[in-house]
Amino acid sequence: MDSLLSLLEQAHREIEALNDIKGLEGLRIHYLGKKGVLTQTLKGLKVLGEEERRATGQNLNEAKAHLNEWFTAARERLENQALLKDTVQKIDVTLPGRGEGQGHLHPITQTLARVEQYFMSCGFLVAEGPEIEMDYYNFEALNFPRFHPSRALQDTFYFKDGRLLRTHASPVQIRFMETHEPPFQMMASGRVYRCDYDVSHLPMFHQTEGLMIGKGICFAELKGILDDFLRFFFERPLKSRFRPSFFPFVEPGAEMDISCILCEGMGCRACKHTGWLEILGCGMVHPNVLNKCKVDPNKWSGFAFGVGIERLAMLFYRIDDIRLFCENHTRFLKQF
Ligand code: 2NL
Repeated sequence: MDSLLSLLEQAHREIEALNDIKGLEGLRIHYLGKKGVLTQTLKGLKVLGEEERRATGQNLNEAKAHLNEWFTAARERLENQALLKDTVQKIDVTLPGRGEGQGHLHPITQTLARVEQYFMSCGFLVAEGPEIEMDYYNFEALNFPRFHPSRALQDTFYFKDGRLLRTHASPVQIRFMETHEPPFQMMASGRVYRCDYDVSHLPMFHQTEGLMIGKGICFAELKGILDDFLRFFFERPLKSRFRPSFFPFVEPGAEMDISCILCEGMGCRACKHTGWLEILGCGMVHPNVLNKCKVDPNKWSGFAFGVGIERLAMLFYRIDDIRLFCENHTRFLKQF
């Protein structure tokens, strides 16, 4: 028994000390092979008496089971070690990582956020509305007479049931006026749709419209706030001018120009050598529009404006083709 125990102890030490799969098989044969230590000892039992042989035989079989268990564990350990060594040789774990490309907001979203940031800081509320609209909110309430050619200016996408994709953000303002008592100042931003597609037009684009209704609001308020907004947006002092223009929903209506930010007013291709860039449309809300929304034009007045987000973004980032915004080329988008 004593010699069996010390044999087991020795075998255990030797198995634990193994650090190569090749040595394992040799050691296993040494102990458990046909001519191995344990097998020989088992054979030697023949010379013992019946009683002694049974007891020793049982001990030897238990020892054999232990040895088998240890060899199996050792094989697993050494195989894992070899696999790891192999992997480390093939993969250079000291190489620096490739890094995760971090995304960011689309340049149009960033531009929209800056526009909203300015007007929110002036106390404008942000409202939202549906992109699929009824004729009433998109045209009728905005003083587009039913069969008037001004509707043709809008290149509208219609559904079979007479509904349409909104051509501007104004319907959101109409819905807001219907449900709120003046005075208020609010803005609506979002996707608008027109049947148009070239270097400066997309069938879907973004617009922000602002509306301020109050007592004694006049064109001076409109000029002051839009001047200040554009200086904030383009991050520089700018000259501006207002040219009379027609929109059915305002009277008087105007288009606002700023001194060309590309040539500082010297004249270039972008401003068609005039030194001025057309930037937005605006005006005093037409009394017909106020009446439709149950706002008394004798009591209240207000201004409104509409500005294209793609146009602002193109000027700010100096992009010359509007289609780049919806092509999703990462080489383009990565720059913002
Ligand atoms: C443009 C012109 C404009 C408005 C939008 C507006 C809204 C209501 C009443 C009156 Cl509810 N006006 N919005 C007014 C003038 C011009 O947009 O060319 N935008 C890019």
